Amino acid sequence: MSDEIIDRSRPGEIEKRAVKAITEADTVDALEEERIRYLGRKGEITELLRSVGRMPVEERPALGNIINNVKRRIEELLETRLEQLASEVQEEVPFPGDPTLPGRSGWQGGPHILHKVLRDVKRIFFGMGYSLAEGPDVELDYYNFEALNFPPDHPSRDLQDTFYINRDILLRTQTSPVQVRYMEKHEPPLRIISPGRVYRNESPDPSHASEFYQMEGLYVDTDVSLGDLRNDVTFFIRSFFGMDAKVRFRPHFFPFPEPSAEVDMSCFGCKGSGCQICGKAGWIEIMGAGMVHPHVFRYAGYDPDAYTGFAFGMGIERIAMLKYGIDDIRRFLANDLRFLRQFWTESWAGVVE
Ligand code: 2NM
Repeated sequence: MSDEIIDRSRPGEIEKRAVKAITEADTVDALEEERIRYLGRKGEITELLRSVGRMPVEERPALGNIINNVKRRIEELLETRLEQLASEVQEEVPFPGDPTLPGRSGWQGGPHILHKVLRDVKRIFFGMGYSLAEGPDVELDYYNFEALNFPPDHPSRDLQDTFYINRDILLRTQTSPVQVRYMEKHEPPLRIISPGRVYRNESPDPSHASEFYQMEGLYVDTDVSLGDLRNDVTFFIRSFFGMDAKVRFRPHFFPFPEPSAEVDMSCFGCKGSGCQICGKAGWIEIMGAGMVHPHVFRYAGYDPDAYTGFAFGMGIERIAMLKYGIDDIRRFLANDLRFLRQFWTESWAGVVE
């Protein structure tokens, strides 16, 4: 019976196949299949060992020896391959650390104080029914000056104050051009705020910077009055600085609104009696404001007999400095963390626009 006779080349042939299969097994399960194929109860090596007993007595020791050597080699190979596979699994899924440890405290950063002030100001005006208008930082002389009724020889057009790119193009010195552009595209009634960066060619000092934020507001309808202006401006100042603030309008000349005024609030440092914040005046200047000039309406394509409107404008750094007691406008852009971190009272995670 041929299956009782062991072909002497058989152990070597099995060994060759097993070595290849085991080194190529790439999962623990595949490796276990190979173990069963060769060393299992009906495995090839097991069967081979069993058939040694049916061979001629004098051949059994040598044959048994050869097969046992192959068996040991396969066992060793299975073991090392299993160790390799186990370590590969560990590399793929790194140990995640101890989830019971407290979190590491560290710098999370936080919103810039100007960002927060702008957000607060916008929220107040959104609550009053204003919507947002934005426009380019690089503007035409036409929108920044001409359409706002600035005479050609007005001093603020001077190279001393305005960064001109060429004769017709400049960096905006105010955000009024945003409002002119908006009026060109929309019919009244409208109520908008236009916050944004503006640029002025001034030497920096504690209260002047060559770039800063402004926010202007504009309200146009058929019967907008100075009283409406006073209401909205007062509501904003009280919402931002505190409900006990008093507000006064002081007549002032600007080239584009008519009539125009500067708006003061009672000093929150001394409640009007005079201190360092207000320079002993009891009042603090907060913004400029006025009724939109009929010429401006004509430039925008509105009939100045049909509509009236008010506009106002304020510096964001200025109101931030007043509210938070900041002494130098240059701190906003200096990126000194000792300054910035004082205002990290909330994490970015809590910031909702
Ligand atoms: C100000 C302050 C800020 C202003 C804006 C406009 C226009 F045309 F864009 F709508 N007219 N007036 C304005 C803006 C006036 O008074 C100091």
